[in-house]
Amino acid sequence: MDWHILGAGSLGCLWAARLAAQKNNVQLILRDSAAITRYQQTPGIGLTDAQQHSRYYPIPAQLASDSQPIQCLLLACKAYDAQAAISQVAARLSGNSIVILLQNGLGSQQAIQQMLPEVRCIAASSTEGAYQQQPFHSVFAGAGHTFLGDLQPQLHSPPDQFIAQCSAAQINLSWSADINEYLWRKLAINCAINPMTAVHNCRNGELTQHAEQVNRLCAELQLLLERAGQSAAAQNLTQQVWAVIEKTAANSSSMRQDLLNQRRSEISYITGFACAQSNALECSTPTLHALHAQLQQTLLAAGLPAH
Ligand code: NAD
Ligand code: KPL
Repeated sequence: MDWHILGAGSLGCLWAARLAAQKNNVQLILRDSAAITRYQQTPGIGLTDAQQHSRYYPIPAQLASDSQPIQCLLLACKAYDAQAAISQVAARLSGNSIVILLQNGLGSQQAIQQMLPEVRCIAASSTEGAYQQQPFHSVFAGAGHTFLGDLQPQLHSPPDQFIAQCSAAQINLSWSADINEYLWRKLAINCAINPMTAVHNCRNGELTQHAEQVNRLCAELQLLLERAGQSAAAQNLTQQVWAVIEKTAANSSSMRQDLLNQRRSEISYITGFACAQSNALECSTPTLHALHAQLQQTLLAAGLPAH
């Protein structure tokens, strides 16, 4: 199977390096010719592993406008860039292609499946962590697990070759017949933790000082998940949120990190998506709506987009 990876950021480089290490045929799709020139001045995609060993993989790079058909595309950009990025390569995809969507939150995956009704779109929910030390070089920052599953599961059986190649590349994953359950549960956990840490400017563990608000949010999110037909994802949500807070107590959430580093957040795909669903389903979630508005104010005050 031939791989194309669009988005040579933290996760894109992590996946690219691991697949290339197993001699898979991998191509990067970079934004423009200036990015290709910058990439050509490096020793290739760099990956520093958990033992602090760095290795470099001279993976070839091309532009979205290249004419080569795409068999397996890993879309590794932020949720707010996903639709624009996929439209640049849509003409290279066919009914035989698969597209893996690594975006956090919800909304972008469904929008892409709607844009590409004939293409097999597989969504990922991942707890792996990576960051970029410098352009085209990722540092593996936390072992985790990735659940993958079809957005249209009724049409497909599990993609055995794809799963085998990922497993051989040491990508710790499980196939799910109902990826929506994982996506919704992670969305709810991210809605309860990430914006709270951003507006209160605290580490995850310090949310114990805002326990009443966290518990109210969890109760509302549980109601929303049930109303959205995601009862399995809603089960024991409060306990799950507190377990994640405890396990990641010393961490700064990805949303707080984005804010502190003056980077655009994925708010529209986290609390923005949850609030829109809550409105559509006429579900009462006042704490969630108030938190979303407070987060928007915090982002605007920092000079960042509030969407
Ligand atoms: P990132 O910002 O490090 O990388 C995204 C890359 O995509 C950037 O290099 C950007 O230039 C590139 N890009 C965007 N549009 C493009 C286009 N049209 N053409 C070519 N390149 C384009 O992001 P990331 O941290 O790798 O995260 C990707 C997604 O995975 C996000 O939704 C994030 O929330 C999720 N995620 C990240 C981690 C992590 O540890 N980094 C963990 C779990 C989930
Ligand atoms: O997923 C997370 C994030 O920071 O994005 C955790 C740490 C689990 C908090 O929601």
